[in-house]
Amino acid sequence: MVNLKIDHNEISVPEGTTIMEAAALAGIDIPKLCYLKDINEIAACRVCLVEVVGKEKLVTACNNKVQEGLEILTNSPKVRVARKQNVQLILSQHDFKCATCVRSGNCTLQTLSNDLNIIDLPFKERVEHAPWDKNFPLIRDTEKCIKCMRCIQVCDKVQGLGIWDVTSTGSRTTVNVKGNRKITDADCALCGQCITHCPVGALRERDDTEKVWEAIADEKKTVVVQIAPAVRAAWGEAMGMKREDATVGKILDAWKRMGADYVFDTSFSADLTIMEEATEFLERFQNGSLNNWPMFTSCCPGWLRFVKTQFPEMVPQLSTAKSPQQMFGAVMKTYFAQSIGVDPENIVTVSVMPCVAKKAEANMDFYYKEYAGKDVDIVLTTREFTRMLRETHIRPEVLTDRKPDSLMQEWTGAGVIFGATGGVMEAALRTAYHALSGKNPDPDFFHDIRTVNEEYALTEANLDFNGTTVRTAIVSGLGNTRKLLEAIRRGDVSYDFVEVMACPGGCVGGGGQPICDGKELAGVRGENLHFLDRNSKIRFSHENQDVAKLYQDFLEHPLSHKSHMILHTDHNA
Ligand code: HC1
Ligand code: SF4
Repeated sequence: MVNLKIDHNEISVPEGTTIMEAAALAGIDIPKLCYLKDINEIAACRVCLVEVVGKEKLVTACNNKVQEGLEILTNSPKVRVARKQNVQLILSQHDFKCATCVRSGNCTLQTLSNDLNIIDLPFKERVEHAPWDKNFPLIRDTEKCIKCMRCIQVCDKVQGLGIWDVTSTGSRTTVNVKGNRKITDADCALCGQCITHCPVGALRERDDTEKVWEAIADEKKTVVVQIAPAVRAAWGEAMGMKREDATVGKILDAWKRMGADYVFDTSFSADLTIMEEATEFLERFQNGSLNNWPMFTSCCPGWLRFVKTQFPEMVPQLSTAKSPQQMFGAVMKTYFAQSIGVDPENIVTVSVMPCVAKKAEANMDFYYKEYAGKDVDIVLTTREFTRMLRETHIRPEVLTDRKPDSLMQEWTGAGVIFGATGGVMEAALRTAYHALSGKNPDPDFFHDIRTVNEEYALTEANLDFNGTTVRTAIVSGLGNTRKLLEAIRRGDVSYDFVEVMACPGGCVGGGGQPICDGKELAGVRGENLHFLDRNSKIRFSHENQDVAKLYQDFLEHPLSHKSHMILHTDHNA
């Protein structure tokens, strides 16, 4: 243990503790801006400066370790002046358009400036401007960038892509796409992790909310909305609600109040995806077409973008099933359109997703009989949805639980856990087991037998399927995914079925979710989805009666010709 004094409090902490961590243990918060535990500990912002008694120079608390006998002052006059000046310097290179910023009210720089009582700025420096393609789903505004380096580090260390870099020098220093490329030419997976880790509004999603308002206002259009599984686990954070109060039923109610004609839960089409994907897996597994490589899940568009650019030879291993978002859109414009007697051309499909890459996934074209268009017309992130809600002045307390509209109303716990890492695999195996043995397994059997493989940062399980072993693995985060795919390529590991989610923790940790700076909430949000699964009436996708009816009345059976036309895609196209 190391003994030291922080603000005159004596404290003992383990060796290797940083000054910032030691202060936190003593109940003292040291202000910080660029710091992110294990990701960005480079003291770029110099906001966490503290004084070490007897030393001339101030030191940064985030990356300096405690030493025996140190006396530290976190609020001395010298510290206060230096800290304030450093924040003023950052502000002087920032555009200051706070009133029109998506992060206003949830900006770490704004909070810090307020906390430090900065009410004037004695100097103003040059604000860097760089052009950006505003049609791209991810938008960077260099005028707001404070060069904290978090995006560079998250993309590189966590997601293993290294899209961002420091560009230019001196007063023109800023962060932009590495190698002076356009973002559209870089291999950005659109996972959005750089957005959720940005402390200010320099990174955001393309705002598509106006398109939805226009569709709602257009009387010729029928607006049909779907809500992704992971949205329910997080939207309440942005609305100041308790986790247990922020239900999906209230989101559906909110959409009706905002003017949507029909509202659905994507968990329904997650069940539909399972019917297709589990059948496809069994077919590939039983006819031996998996060779040495596994079948990969295909519902995460960030993962799809990643594999196409980084491991193109593995693309044929992807399940051909479209994601639940796309399947739902396609079914809305065929089966549902027919049932309500509306021309698919007049249906506007909107989805609310915890994801930025879903905006790009929706570009996929869809042809069926005389209809040619998109499965999904407009994709909003969870954040855009909560902004629309605030715009309408709908108070969350007036919302009540509403069911999805009929025809595609039922959902199961299996569909809900899609939003958490491992959920797709778990749901698929419940149904594959049933297809093979004719009986349901214990719904938690897979969850219970999983083990963590530390070497490859993944979860794996071997299952006995009628005497044959099925080897499965689950990975999330693209950095981890790269490690796994390299190991598969080398032949160090081999599996039959692998689930990949681009964002750490799965969709619950998605790049479109509410931003709670400095907190990694995927774990608690995922727990919330598992809680909903354990407490749901139906926990098997093959028991979803509305999905069964959809097959009976329209699609015939999983992998039928019609299912192929409507629910599957060619990833090479
Ligand atoms: Fe996801 Fe999916 S789980 S991809 O993370 O397969 O976004 O929630 O909607 O489509 O269902 C996201 C979540 C989501 C799809 C489903
Ligand atoms: Fe990197 Fe993801 Fe941001 Fe793209 S969206 S730059 S892949 S962190």
